[in-house]
Amino acid sequence: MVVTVVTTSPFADQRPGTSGLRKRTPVFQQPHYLENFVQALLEEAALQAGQSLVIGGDGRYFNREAIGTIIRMAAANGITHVVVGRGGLLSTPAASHLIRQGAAGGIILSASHNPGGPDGDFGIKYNAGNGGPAPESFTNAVAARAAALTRYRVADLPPYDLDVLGRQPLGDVTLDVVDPVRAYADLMASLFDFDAIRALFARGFRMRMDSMHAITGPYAVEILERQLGAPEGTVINAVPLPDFGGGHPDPNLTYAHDLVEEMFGVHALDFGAASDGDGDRNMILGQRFFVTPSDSLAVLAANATLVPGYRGGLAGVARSMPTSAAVDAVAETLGIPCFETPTGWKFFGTLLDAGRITLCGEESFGTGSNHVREKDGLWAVLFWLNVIAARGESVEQIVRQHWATYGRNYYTRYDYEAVPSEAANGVMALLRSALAGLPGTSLGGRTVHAADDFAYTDPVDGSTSAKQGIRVLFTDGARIVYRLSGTGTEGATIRVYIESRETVPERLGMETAVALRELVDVALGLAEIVARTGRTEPTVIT
Ligand code: VG1
Ligand code: CO
Repeated sequence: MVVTVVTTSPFADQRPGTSGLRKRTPVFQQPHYLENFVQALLEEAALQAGQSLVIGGDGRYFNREAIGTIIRMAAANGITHVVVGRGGLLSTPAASHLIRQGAAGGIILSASHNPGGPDGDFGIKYNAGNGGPAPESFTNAVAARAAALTRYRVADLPPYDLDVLGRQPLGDVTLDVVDPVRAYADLMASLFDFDAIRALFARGFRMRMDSMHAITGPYAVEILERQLGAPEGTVINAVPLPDFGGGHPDPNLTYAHDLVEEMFGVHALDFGAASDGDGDRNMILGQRFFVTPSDSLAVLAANATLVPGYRGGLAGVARSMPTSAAVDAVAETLGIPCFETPTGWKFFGTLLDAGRITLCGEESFGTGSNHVREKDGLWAVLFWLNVIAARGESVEQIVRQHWATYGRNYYTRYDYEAVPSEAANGVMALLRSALAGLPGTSLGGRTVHAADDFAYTDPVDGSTSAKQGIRVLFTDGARIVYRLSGTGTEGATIRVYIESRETVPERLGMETAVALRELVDVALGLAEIVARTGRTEPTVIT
């Protein structure tokens, strides 16, 4: 095997964000750009001969080229076994599962919910042997290595074929091309009551799954249509495309328009779901009914024992800080711990590994459990189907009953995308300077109980993360949270999260926009959003 050592110089911007390194595709296509980052990553991961590396991506434009480069560099850096999904495809949760089958780590190519294509976004991240996104200590070390990198290694390999299943010896490295779906589908069958879900479909229950031309298409067709008997055509936009068909593969009410149109129309089906570019996010809809991701987590937690994989109950739950406190109320009733972590799935890893939590989730359409170490879109869909089959009730009935039992957390998120960085930083600086004066003051008829910049100490490994978002907490349980996105590739994205808590029975059925109107005004006013960004409307409201 001939290894070439290539001389290079560092790029100034190779610092991973909330979930890996994400840049515009042309940035990744620059000579040496991907190679530099992969070299830094492989050096930090320091896999030994005999250990396996999983590689796969969501199939977006540049996926195959990137995987080719990574295989050649892995070989040149002494890795002797790589496992790749056929065609270079693996959903993020399926990659997590494959890694957990005995690999030392994995490289996932995705920019998740960001659009793909020559003018879209690309991304790369490393997952450790537990199957989860590498912790901040690792990503910081990779950034430091990348910032000082002067050479990378790449091997010449004999020809190989990523479309052919099976083992291909390539000199010093062995390539295993695996079915991207099979192991994952088996895992799902081990967790959920497939017989009950099959019977549900056989009784005429109708659902639509929008795979948004992204990675979950083949997974959803295999599991929902082939194994569970949902009618052919249940999964729409099922063929993964390098540019996601020109769409924005983000499962929310704005971007999953095909699904939303059907589920809110006169011919609405019983159940609707969508997932994102790399398959880790989910949106859940009932007939003309939207389930907020925060509520979804709470409902799954409250109903977990109806599902075979969770029949024994939950050790604990966790949510990211900006996620609504709906799940907290369930945890309190169940008498189990509830952890509040910074944004990003990597913060759930230690808790899952230590067995302190079983379910966890984020407001950003992410839900998951200890079955893998990533959030998992299809898993959430199957969980809901299992609960519906077990309870024999509609999505709306289940959620309304949940509110009646545990109270309701009205919740909305305003995103201001591609704001000039100075303006966004100005907003955050303003809020930080206002924090100390807020407690005790009255805003929009509510009294501020506390205000801070969220800091987190991991209860398992003691690592700390500061400046994770501004929190304004009111005495009645309402909250406003502000933070800057760590996944965008253009300017800055300001996220404003607004939540109020309601337990009075007559007030559980309001429109969210009505229930939160005053609090939204308070939130935007406090941050001087309009004056500082010039935006009178957010880019997206979820
Ligand atoms: C966003 C979400 C966060 C999620 C992250 C990765 O991060 O808010 O909850 O974990 O995306 O999701 P940010 O920093 O932009 O707010 V995925 O599906 O893009 O891997
Ligand atoms: Co994603």
